[in-house]
Amino acid sequence: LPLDERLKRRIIDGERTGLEADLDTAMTEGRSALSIINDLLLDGMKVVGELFGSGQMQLPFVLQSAEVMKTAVAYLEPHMEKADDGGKGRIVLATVRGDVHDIGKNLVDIILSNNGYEVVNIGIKQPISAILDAAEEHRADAIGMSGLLVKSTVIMKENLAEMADRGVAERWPVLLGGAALTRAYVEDDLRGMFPGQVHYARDAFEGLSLMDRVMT
Ligand code: B1M
Repeated sequence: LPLDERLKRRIIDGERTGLEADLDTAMTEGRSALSIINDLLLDGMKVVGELFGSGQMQLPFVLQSAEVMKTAVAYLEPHMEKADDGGKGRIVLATVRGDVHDIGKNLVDIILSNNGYEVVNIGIKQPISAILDAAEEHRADAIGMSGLLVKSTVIMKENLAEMADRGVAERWPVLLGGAALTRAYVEDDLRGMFPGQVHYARDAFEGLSLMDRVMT
């Protein structure tokens, strides 16, 4: 297989052996670390989602694919361009309660960290109380919530309601992202019930441009 195809295939097959060598070759051939992630590896992950969704792939194999994805991202991270050293603002980032998916959230962390933001990444399955405690403790400028399950979109809504109840809706702009969300759900439904700022980020780069916007 050609290198590009092989890298994508590695994610689909969960094949780790020789991964680093392939990543090195791709970079030597002139692909940026970011392009490898965005244009090859995420394509592979998309196929995994489709295969799993249609019952053609079992969960342990999805897990293997996710592990290879994580290994690849960790390997590529030091090769990514660092545009800024920090000081642009601080965001608390979490995957919401009941949801373990963290590959997207961690990509958001990398992109924001490499572009001048300090990210307090508190991990997966985080209840709103933990998110708010972290935002308070670290004096965050914004809160980012990620979630991939349909259930998580409901939890995000509850989280916003909880923020409003506690009177902190206007304290932190909230960024929401994850595959199950839609722009319409966030910008029509959630914005309608939340007195503060709530934004939808389709991907990590929109997350970055939103942070740039809310920080000015
Ligand atoms: Co899960 N899973 N999974 N899974 N999994 C999905 C989400 C699913 C769509 C697969 C499918 O059925 N086709 C489906 C959800 C269906 C639904 O809710 N209706 C699903 C399911 C059902 C489940 C389980 C329930 C399966 C089971 O146990 N029976 C279980 C859930 C457990 C739980 O959470 N309680 C489960 C478990 C897992 C694994 C552990 C095996 C693994 C996760 C490993 C990990 O993350 N450490 C896994 C994986 C890998 C997937 C798929 C295949 C891939 C997800 C991924 O990493 N994508 C996924 C299929 C899919 O998404 N279509 C699927 C790559 C990643 C970069 O994309 O996270 O969307 P994503 O992030 C994007 C954007 O969304 C955005 O930026 C990123 C790109 O730049 N973004 C943000 C995300 N967060 C953001 C935050 C922001 C800004 C942008 O600001 C705050």
